[in-house]
Amino acid sequence: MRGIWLAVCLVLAPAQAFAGAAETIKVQQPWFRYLLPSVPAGGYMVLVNKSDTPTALTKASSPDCSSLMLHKSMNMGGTAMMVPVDSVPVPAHGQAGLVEGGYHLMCMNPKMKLGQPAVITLTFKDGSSLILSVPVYGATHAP
Ligand SMILES: [Cu+2]
Repeated sequence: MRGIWLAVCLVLAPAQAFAGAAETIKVQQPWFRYLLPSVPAGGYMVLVNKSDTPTALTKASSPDCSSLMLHKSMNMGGTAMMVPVDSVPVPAHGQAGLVEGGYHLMCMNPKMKLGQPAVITLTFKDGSSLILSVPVYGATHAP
């Protein structure tokens, strides 16, 4: 039995050994605000880059969303708007806040449930990725 597990680990090792940005990014306080299946759910967190290398969040995905987009809220002549962005920069020894009113994740057609964490994958500029479990809050609760 032990021999079999060793073989499995060796097969999996190359994929898991790919470190890159995902290894030096710490995610603080991730959460989703979920309202209804028909309303996109906003995803929020702080990405802290502990390394000397600037990076960027370039993609997000989740089995709980038809798509998980990178968005930025902006004020255009007094009107609040959201635009899709290609990436969210995370400076070296700095951080990027995904917050209400700024960069955020937008989960289209959310299939989440209150109190049940959603699983998301964040991919960075170097192709490394991070899988996270994200708590789901409703209209009136936030972490
Ligand atoms: Cu949005």
